[in-house]
Amino acid sequence: MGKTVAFFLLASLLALSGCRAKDSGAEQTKQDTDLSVLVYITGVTAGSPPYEMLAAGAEEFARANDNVRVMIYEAGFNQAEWEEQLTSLVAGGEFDLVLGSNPSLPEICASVGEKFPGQRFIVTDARYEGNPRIATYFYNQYEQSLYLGYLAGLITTGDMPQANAAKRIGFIAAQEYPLLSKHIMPGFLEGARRVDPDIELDFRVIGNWYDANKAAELASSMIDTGVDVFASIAGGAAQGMIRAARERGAYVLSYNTGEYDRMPGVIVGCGLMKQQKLVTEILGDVLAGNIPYGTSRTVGAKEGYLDFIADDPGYREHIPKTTRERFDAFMDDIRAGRVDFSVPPL
Ligand code: RBF
Repeated sequence: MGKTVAFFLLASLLALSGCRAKDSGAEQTKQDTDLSVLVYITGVTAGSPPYEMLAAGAEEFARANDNVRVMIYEAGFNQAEWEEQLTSLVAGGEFDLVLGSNPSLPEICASVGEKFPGQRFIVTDARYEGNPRIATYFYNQYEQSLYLGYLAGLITTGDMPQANAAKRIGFIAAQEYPLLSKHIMPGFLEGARRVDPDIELDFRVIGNWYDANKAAELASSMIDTGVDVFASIAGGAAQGMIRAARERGAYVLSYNTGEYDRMPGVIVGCGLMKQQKLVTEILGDVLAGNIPYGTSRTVGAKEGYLDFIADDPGYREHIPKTTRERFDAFMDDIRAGRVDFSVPPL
């Protein structure tokens, strides 16, 4: 079976089985294709910005390069099935590259790669070194947490309408994993304590990436304990927290993407992970044969891959000027690498 035929067969099978399988180059023949990429979504794309940007970056690259084909596969929320699904997807050898974005994916790739030694994997949002089949790109989420935490600290100690006297900030996680427990959560608290060392963090775990009602319940009980500003890493479940914050009167800061328009006046600060840009650059390097497999590259604010969206009315019209001046100055220092912090081991 020709490579292209197999690719289309697989794509249609996946489409029939209810998976989102997209072939971006329906008119192509085998000879035209220099690179076929399986974008392996460890969850569901919709509602999870890192995955949305990953898919968008790969599709953008395929549109700009006729010789590149991309198939997007959503593996769903059952993490116990991810390795088996990936194994059957790569078994036919259709894909030159598996591209994903998840801190837990490299281990799975390493295991699948042992069965298919020619397969190559690139994973963003992960750190994994020493495997010649795998390259990783690690967002410095301690850094993003530090500046979002700093803004949370300014809000909870400030006098915005929904801020109370308690110096208490909240964080809701879908699940605990090393990047979350060792970088994201501690970075968020450290950022807040740079504003006021007495600030306390109320940290809660949902248990999955989709239960918005549970997130709403957690958020509401956290508001009862005095939390007036939230952040979360919770994928689609975060909408429950946002709803509770609106109904009960609290603020939300979002990681990784601009969310202001979803709830202006409630979502008052948004970090940015430039995943779409990183993914198109990575695919360019893949075509050029420039991927340093076996290594991990760290990308943060100084390198231009993490930022904060300050030029938005959702920020400018809802955070008081004096608070913005302090935060913007801190952000300038972060971007310039002038803020000293040490990233804990993972
Ligand atoms: N982030 C999401 O936005 N949606 C998800 O469904 C999701 N699932 C994850 C599953 C696992 C096992 C792990 C370790 C992380 C997951 N993440 C998810 C988190 C995401 O990859 C990333 O760590 C955070 O978005 C912060 O960069």
